[in-house]
Amino acid sequence: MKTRVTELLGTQYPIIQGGMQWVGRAELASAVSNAGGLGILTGLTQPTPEDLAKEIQRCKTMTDKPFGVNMTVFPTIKPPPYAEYIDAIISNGIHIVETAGPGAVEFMPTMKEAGIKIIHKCVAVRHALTAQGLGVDAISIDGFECAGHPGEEDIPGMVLIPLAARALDIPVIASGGIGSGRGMAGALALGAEGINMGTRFCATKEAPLHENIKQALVNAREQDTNLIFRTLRNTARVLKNDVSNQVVEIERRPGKTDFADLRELVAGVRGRAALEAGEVNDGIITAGMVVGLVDDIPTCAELIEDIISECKRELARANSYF
Ligand code: FMN
Repeated sequence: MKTRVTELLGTQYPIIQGGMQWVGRAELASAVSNAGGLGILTGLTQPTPEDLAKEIQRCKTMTDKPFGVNMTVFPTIKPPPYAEYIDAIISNGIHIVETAGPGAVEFMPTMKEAGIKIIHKCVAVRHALTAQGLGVDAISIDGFECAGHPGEEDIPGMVLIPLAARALDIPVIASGGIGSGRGMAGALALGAEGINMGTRFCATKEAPLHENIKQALVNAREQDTNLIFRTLRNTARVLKNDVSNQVVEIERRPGKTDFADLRELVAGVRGRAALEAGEVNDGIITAGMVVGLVDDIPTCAELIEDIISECKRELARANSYF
């Protein structure tokens, strides 16, 4: 395939595995890259910049294809040393970074100076335009269906992708709710030149997740996600389970939600422990509505080949109507 996204990334297919906290490790990123897509390591999954440097080197031993690193910069009480993570990315020869979060703009000039290609992921066209103005190379536009942070405006991909394609000069990558070749065909028809997937890649053989978690994704239906942190205006889409149900219930109580009431339930360490132990109801598990389409656990290569052949078939079917 050839689109501006494959040209930019140097990949066979314009299929990207988005950054995923705890999941975006060398096993998954290298498998996606080896299968012709772009694998992405999640910078902040590594506890220190030195650990990220080691993970980048480990990934290089597992693939000779391009892969990237995600840097998610959300406001936090105790921010990680972002500048040092970025130094680790640059000095370890990474050429592609997926940025996300409102704080990412601060680090864009340093990355651009180092010759890094930036894919900025955002959930609104105005943010995409700002990022384009700052010189990013492509935009991943995340619709309301997506896992993780869909923002507060609730605009689904069906509207957001063509709006972004119409407004931007740089290539648009459709993200959120894509898990099959039909989704990819739809995204291309809506004006995107590539796709970004998170949830679908969690249910693959190479994803470093406990089998119980992968099976929970297979079992879940499209109705089985919760939106948490709505009351804090920091919405996250996660899998419906005991913990996320409890968070939603607390947020539904009258009056202002106090984060202190949620802290223990949503703690990152708790989520990570649940993912590793396969305790589906013990912590927050990030997942999108596309779980409704996930019904197997293929290798990344099988998944990508399936997506490409279904995409071609569906585009040909649509074309045959004319
Ligand atoms: N996006 C980020 O920018 N940073 C993250 O740390 C991050 N963590 C994620 C963890 C998981 C388990 C999942 C499923 C998604 C995460 N995302 C994160 C969002 C994905 O990169 C991607 O934008 C999203 O999953 C696309 O929606 P989809 O799941 O419907 O494909």
